[in-house]
Amino acid sequence: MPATRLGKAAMRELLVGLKAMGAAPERSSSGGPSIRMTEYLGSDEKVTLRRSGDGMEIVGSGRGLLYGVFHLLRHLALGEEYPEWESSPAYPIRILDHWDNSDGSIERGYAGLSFFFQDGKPVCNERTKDYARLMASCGLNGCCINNVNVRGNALKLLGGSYKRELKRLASCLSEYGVSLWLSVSFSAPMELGGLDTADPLDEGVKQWWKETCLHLFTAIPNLAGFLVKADSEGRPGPHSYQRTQAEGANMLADAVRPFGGKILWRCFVYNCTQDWRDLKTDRARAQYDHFAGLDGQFRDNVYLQIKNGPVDFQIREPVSPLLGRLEHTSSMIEFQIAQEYTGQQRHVCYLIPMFREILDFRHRVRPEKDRTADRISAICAVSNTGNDYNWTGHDLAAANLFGFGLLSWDPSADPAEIARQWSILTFGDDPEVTETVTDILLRSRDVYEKYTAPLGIGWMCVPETHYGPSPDGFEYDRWGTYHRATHREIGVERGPEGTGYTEQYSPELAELYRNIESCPEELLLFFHRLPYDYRMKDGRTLLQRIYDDHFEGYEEAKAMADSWDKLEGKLDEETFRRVQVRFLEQVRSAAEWRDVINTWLHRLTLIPDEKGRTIYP
Ligand code: GCV
Repeated sequence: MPATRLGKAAMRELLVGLKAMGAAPERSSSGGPSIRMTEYLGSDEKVTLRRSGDGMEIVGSGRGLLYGVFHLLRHLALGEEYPEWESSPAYPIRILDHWDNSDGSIERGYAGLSFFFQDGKPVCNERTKDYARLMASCGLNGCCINNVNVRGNALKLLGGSYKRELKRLASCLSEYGVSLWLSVSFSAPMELGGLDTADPLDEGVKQWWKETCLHLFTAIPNLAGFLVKADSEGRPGPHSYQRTQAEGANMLADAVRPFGGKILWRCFVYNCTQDWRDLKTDRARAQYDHFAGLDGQFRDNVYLQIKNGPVDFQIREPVSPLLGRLEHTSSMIEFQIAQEYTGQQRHVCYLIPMFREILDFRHRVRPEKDRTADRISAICAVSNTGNDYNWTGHDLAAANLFGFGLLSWDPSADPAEIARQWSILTFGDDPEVTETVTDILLRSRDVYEKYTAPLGIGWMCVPETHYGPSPDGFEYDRWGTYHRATHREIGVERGPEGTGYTEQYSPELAELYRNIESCPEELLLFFHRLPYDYRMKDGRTLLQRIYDDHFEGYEEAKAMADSWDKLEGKLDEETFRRVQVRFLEQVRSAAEWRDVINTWLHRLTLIPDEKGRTIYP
């Protein structure tokens, strides 16, 4: 019988899960198949599941037992045999970053309000407990509860004003092996401590952080560390004091070290006040330019948190070259399941195949252990949860949360199998439902990509909201996300004759991307500036390919909605309708994207669609 808090939680979950599946489990053995838990002391996450007699044995530390139980329940719910499983997670840090504000709003949140903050304070209630269970059931072990843009009362989290609330919250999370992380402001010594500087080399500043950490980590034993957005989009950072990113991160790393704390330092550092006439600055270069030269200068409890692409969570970007560059610094990949630029949980867009591609990507720097998955030491995603009844706004968006959890445990997990499992676990095992839902999920990324911004160019959405089409919306703005389209050409040249971004990759990849012929077509307009009559491999012109994609993308979105409609009567009515309403919006929006993008290009080029379809003038 498990003895630790985690072990007991595992036992509780096993009983709850079995009962929910219609079994009538008893705590002690009284004949019949048995599930035995053997707990050893320790905090590792390894788990062994083996068949024994006509039952099962689960062996692990408390944490291991918890993951083992969820794995077992999953397989039983899928109608499979008792699984044999010996596994450890690929990464010790597998977390969700929440961009929740202390006023209860969520930056880029699409599933209601925050469940971490109410009335300006952190809260802990039944939902927090369910959240912790949800996390553990997907194999995740940490969450950063507040927005990286630290504002309002969230500034005070560090100062100890909400120690009692945080302690409760942390304790509730720890029952399911989920650690608490906090986003902190680099200039907290000024904002909270009344100092006149936040210079990381200033003795007073160092002392302030040390004392603050002593108080906070002593009060909250389950606090794992801090997440920091510095020198980014107006946030304060070491650059204000002519210090490097390493000097800034290391100062914090020293302050948290006595408590086993870690610093997750974001690499999203770029010039966000670019003038569109400035042809030299290329935002795609920024992360690498700021961090590559600092490799090896960070303390070992610093993790560089790197967005999966060089710009910002677009539907198609190349893999960030910084992920292939760091050899002597721990790195953490940052994905986003919040779908900020991928339909905002109003469109179905299953992101797990894309995450898997990125994790599988070979950087061609060394012969072995060269994939992104091998090079990183930690993994996180910007969360897609909120206070909505179904947690994720769009019911199908929960597949991204589940899938992200499974991939972060095992980056070689199969996205199609994850989709299939998620469908059965969520909607039951009717084969027609499983086939339809899995098919929708697996098609959804390509469909979304087709009707939105073409071939890796990104950013044709409405500024501020980042939803719906506006091809010139970002064009004369300050964010450095230009397509520079004229009536002749479109795209930014990022080869050596252009911004030189391609040269941030290993020689083999630089060669691949630099040459238009070898550049993967889906990324053509990310890397190159091209005339509209450029011939694609299948003989179509570039412009015709874009027109076609937009017409097809709309038709395919409609086909997805139609296949959902056929499930009427096979799912519970409320869920069916909720998703149906989201599909109506997706199809409406896909038509808008098609018409706006095609019309804009038609007017710019005056080149008609070869198939003579209506492009609105
Ligand atoms: C939390 C993008 C988003 C911002 C976000 C930022 C970041 O710019 O639009 O809302 O801020 O990324 O990742 O820090």
